[in-house]
Amino acid sequence: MGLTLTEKILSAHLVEGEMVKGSEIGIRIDQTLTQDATGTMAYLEFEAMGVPRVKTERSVAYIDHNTLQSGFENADDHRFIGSVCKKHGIYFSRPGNGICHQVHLERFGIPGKTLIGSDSHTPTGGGIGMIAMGAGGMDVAVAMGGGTYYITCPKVVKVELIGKLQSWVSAKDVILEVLRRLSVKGGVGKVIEYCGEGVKTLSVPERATITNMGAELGATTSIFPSDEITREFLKAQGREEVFTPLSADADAIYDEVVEINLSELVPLAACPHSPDNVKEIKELQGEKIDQVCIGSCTNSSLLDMLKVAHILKGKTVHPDVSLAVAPGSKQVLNMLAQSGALSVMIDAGARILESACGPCIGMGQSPNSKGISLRTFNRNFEGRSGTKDGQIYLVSPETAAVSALTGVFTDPRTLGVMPEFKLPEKFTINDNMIVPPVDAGDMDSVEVLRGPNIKPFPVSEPLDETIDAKCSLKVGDNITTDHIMPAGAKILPLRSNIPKISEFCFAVCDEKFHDRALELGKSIIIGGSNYGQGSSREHAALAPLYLGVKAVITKSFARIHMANLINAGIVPMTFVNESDYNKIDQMDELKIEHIGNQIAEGNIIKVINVTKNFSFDVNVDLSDRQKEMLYAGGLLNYTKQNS
Ligand code: MIC
Ligand code: SF4
Repeated sequence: MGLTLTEKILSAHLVEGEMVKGSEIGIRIDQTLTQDATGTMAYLEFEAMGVPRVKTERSVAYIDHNTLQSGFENADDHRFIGSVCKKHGIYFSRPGNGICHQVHLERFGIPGKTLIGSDSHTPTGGGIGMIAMGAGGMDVAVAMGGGTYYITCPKVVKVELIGKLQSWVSAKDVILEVLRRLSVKGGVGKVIEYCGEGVKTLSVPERATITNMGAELGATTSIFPSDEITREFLKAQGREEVFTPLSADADAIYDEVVEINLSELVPLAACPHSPDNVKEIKELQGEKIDQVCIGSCTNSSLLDMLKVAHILKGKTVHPDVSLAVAPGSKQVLNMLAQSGALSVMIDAGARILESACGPCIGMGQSPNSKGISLRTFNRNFEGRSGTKDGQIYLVSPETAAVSALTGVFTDPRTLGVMPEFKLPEKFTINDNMIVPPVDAGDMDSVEVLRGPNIKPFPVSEPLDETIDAKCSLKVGDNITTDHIMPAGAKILPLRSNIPKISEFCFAVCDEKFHDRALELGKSIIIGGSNYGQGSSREHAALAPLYLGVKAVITKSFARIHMANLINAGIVPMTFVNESDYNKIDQMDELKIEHIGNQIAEGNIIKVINVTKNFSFDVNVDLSDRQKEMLYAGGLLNYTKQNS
C-alpha cells in the first residue's frame, strides 16, 4: 500500500508509538524556531532544563513580533534572547531581518525535515515539503534539548488541485476556498496534503501562503510535495544542495479527498470576524473601505510585493484610504529597493513599515472606529487589530492593492490580463542580520542578559486529589487564544511577565475575570467547541495557571492550546453529552473527586455540580504520557522527574 507524503516524513522521524491514526506518536524534531513574543518564555524554560547546547540540527530565534519597543521591555527581551542564543547554540535573526516564517523558508527550511516553532504559522515550511508544526514554547524548549515531540497521528486529507489560477486570482483565494469548505475546525487532527496537476502551477511562495493559512483550519499542518519548483526556489536562495524530491506514492490512501479546480476560483474575502466567513469579492464590490494593510507571514513574499507594486504603479492611493505595506523580510525589502518597486509603492502613497508582524498582531496601524480594513493577513478575530469594532477582511494582495486605489472593495480581475510575474533566478542573499552562536567551548564566556520585566514562569503544582472549585467563566464556541490572552501594542510587551500580563486574561470577554479568578483562588472554565483556536501562545495557558485555573471543560479543544494546557498542568476535559454545557452557569461550584484515580482508571470521569445538585460525565481522552504529565503538574515537572 502506498504512503502519503505526510506518512513518509512522519514515519522516518518516528521514535515512539506506531503510525496508527488517532494514537499518540513521538517524533524526532530536526529544526526549531521561536519568535520573540513566545521566545522569552521558551528560552527560560530551556534554561530550566539545564541542557547546555541545543541538540537539533538547526534552531533559530527570530525577533519579529515585538519590534515597536515602546518601552524597555521589548529591547530587554531581544537582548535576553540574543544572549541565550549565542550561548546555547541557536542562530539569532535580529530585529529588522524579517518575519520568522518568511525568513525560515528563505534561509533555513529543508524538504523532508521536521520543524516545530513556537508560533502557529510554522506550517509555512510545508510550502517546501517540510512537516512544520506550531507548538507551545515548552514543547519547543524540550525539542531544542533533544526531546521528542508528541502529536496525535494525523488523518491525511488530499486536496487535489487541478487547472490553473486565472489572472489576478491568487494563492490566498485558494486557501480561503479551502477554509470556506472545511471551516476553522475542519482540519483538527488532520494534515492537509496538496497534490495534483495544479501544484505545478504554483510557485513556492504561493504554496507557502496556502500552508501558512492552513493553521486557520485547525490542522496539524499542511504540506506540498518537493519538486522541480522547490529546487528552483532553493537554488535561487543559494541552497540547492538541501533539495530532495518528495511526493506521495501514486497509490497512497487518504482519509478524505477535496478537489479544487483552480481555474474556477474567484477573488474571495474572509469577512469579520472569522477566517472561514468567506464571501466572493463580487458580493462586497463597491463597499467603501478605510484601510489596507499588505504583509504578514501569509502574503509578504517578493512575488506578492511585485504584484502590488505593479498595480500601484503611476497611481495614487485613494484619499480616504490608508495603505500600509510591510515586506516580509530584509531580503524582500532589499530586492524591492534594488528593483525600483519600493519607489513605486512610496510614490503611490504607501506607508512602508518595518519587515515584521506589525499590524497583524495589533502592533500599530489599528483602524479607525468601525473602520473597514482589508488585510492580506491570516486572522481577523474580533479586537485583534487593536480596534474593538474594527471590521477586518482577509484578502489577497491583488484585491488589497486595487481596492486601496479605488477606495472600495474591488475585484482585481477588473485590471485585465495579468503580466507574468516570475521569481528571480537568484535572490539577493545577505545573512548579516543572522548572528551565529559561539562554539560550544566558548559558551561560558557568554553572559545571559536579563531585564527587570523578565519574570520567572509560574510553577505548577502536582494534581490535587480533589478539585472543588467554582466556574470562574463560561464562554461560547470558537474562543481564540486572542480572547484568552490578547496581544496588541499595550499587552504584547508584557509577554515575559506572567503576573502582569494576566491582568488582561480574557479581558475581551469579561474584564472582571482576572479579579474574580484571583479572588476565587482556584477555579474551572467552561467553554464551547474549538476552544483555544488560533495562536500557539502558551501564555493562554500560563496566565490561567497563574490565576488558579485547575481545569477547563469544553465541547472540544484546538490542538496546540490543549497541549499547552497539559504542559501547564491544567486538566482539559470535554463534555460527554454536549447538552450538559447548557446546564452550568458561571459561579456554579463544581467538584471532581479523586481526580487522579479517576483519570488513571479510564477516560470518562464524573463532575458534580454542587450548586445545581447533579453530576455529569466528561472525557479526559489523554495518552498515558499526558496523564503522567498532569499528575506531575505539567511538562517541566514531568521532564525533571524523568531525567
Ligand atoms: C499570531 O499570529 O497569533 C501570533 C502572534 O503569531 C501567535 C504567536 C503569539 O501569540 O506570540 C501564533 O500564531 O502562534
Ligand atoms: Fe506574525 Fe501575524 Fe504571522 Fe503571527 S500571523 S507570525 S503575528 S505575521
